[in-house]
Amino acid sequence: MPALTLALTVLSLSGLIRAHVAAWHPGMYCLNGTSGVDDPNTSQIVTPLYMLRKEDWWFHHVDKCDEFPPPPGVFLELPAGGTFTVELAVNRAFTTLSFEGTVVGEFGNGQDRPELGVIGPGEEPQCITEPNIHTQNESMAAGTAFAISYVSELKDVTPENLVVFTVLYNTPWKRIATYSVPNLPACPSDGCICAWGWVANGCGEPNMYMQGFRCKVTGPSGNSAVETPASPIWCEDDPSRCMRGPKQMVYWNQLEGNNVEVEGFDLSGSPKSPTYNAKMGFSNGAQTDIFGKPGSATNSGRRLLPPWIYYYITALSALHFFPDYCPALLSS
Ligand SMILES: [Cu+2]
Repeated sequence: MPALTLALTVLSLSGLIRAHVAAWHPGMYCLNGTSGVDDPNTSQIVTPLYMLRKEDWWFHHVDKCDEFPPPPGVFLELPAGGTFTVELAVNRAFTTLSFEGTVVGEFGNGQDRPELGVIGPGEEPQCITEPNIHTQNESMAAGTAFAISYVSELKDVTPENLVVFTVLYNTPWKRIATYSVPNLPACPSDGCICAWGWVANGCGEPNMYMQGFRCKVTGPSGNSAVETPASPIWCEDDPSRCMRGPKQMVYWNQLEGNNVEVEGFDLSGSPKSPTYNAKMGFSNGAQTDIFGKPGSATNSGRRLLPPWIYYYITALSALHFFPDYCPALLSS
């Protein structure tokens, strides 16, 4: 199998052991790294973000991944009220996006590894390093999230308009990851910008991950706008402090632009890590507390008739209820 041989050769040369995890989908930025040509072996987007300046960590600008969008018309589709699936892997080679899916496994490093996370009686859980998923087992996996911004250009995304809309506890773990979508309103006609996030919890450098996607909401969408998010706060020790409502992504352990500070240890005795789970007030699954009033969404996105018809109908009904304003029209 030449593809497999090629993948293994290139991967062994490129120091796979140090790689971490990214979310792979055709709608992602940096699908080919920054090569500008099809690169089935890239792991560029997988590089963790740690102690960087804001302009560098924001959407993985440190290596210009934010400058390589998906091809026109390719989106991560988010079915309102449904689910979508991405592949969490250490290299594109180990996803169905490369080599016709011939090098994929249960885990994101191309292997099945049924023994991972399994320990015998009396043994302490050990950090899993291959794949480098920063955990000892599934139950200790930190959690990952997707956020959405109702703008169509990445340059218009800010921490204040990028809202976490789904969280998947106990990931990254295996390759396949399926996230739930709340009843999001439709995107502008050119789509939305989404981001995947992960804050590692132990087992190595306490880094974070942020990568971009072009995305759009599909199917019958909601009519409530997503509201302005606030910074999430640590609340493991006092769930009554957990912030309800729309939350920003977690920006942590960078030189600037952090929106979360933690110190000390969590209830399990490990150094606190502000991860996408209950410790930071994130519920599992679709985040249903991010919306404003019904009818507040401005992007209808799927009008049945051209816009001028709606103005015409509105004007006609105004005339009907307030005929005095235009008696001549009605009597003619
Ligand atoms: Cu890592």
